[in-house]
Amino acid sequence: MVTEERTKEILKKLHETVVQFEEEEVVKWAKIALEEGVDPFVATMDGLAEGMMEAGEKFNQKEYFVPELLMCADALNAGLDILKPAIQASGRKSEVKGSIVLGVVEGDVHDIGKNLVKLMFEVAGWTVYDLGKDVPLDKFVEEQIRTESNVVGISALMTTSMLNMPEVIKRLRAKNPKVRIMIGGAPVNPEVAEKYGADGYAKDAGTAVDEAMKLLKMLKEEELSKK
Ligand code: B1M
Repeated sequence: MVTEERTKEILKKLHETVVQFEEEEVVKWAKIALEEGVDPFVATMDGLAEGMMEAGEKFNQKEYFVPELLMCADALNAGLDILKPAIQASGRKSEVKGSIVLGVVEGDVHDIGKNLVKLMFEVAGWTVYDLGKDVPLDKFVEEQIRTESNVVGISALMTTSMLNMPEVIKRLRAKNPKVRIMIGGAPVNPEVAEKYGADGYAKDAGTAVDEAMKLLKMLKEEELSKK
């Protein structure tokens, strides 16, 4: 059993090596995390993702620029490649399963958070139709119709790109009033979700599946009450 102190040390190393974009070191510490029994989801969120947050702070301070951020993202992804199979293996399949169309809205290329959200849905046994990043608004609608998915998840990381969300929601509802829509991403919050007409909001990857399950349950109850 890994001690709390050692866990903290490993998380700190994962964090620091992402900030320093030391890809090989990130991989090394991700492997150590697994060998020593650190929860791979905790290693991802409290180690790798926290490192990316600090890189963001450095970007704010004009200490880092886009090339550094890209190298940090590469380092994070290298660590995620090691931790992902362990997260998938540790996943408890949920009883309620659904399918979700997921993507980062048009005008936005930030996909690290969306990829973590995707991972959590996969771990829970959902079918994920991943549209990727910078997704044209109508693509969400087309894919929802094609796949008959119960839920659509839209991510945005910028105060500019988030403005595209209400239009996607409007178009989705026009084609299928039954679809359940959830949004997420750093500039979004429950008030924004309500204002934009979304059915749900999740603040992070850890809570996204629960939120989607809630939406699915409500949808099923509504369908039953109509019978
Ligand atoms: Co950019 N970027 N970036 N960037 N970048 C931000 C977002 C910014 C806040 C930095 C800053 O100024 N402080 C800022 C946006 C400002 C604004 O709001 N207007 C910004 C900017 C300005 C830009 C550029 C314009 C820079 C430039 O070119 N001058 C450019 C934009 C290009 C574009 O999109 N059109 C740009 C580019 C990039 C990189 C490509 C270099 C890189 C992205 C690499 C990639 O994603 N593949 C990058 C990065 C890495 C960041 C920061 C530093 C980190 C984002 C991140 O990955 N966080 C970011 C600053 C910051 O956030 N501190 C910043 C880690 C990730 C795990 O968290 O994405 O929040 P997050 O995801 C969380 C939750 O939000 C939630 O769960 C996730 C996991 O827990 N969540 C959901 C996300 N989606 C969800 C969906 C859900 C539910 C939950 O349901 C559907």
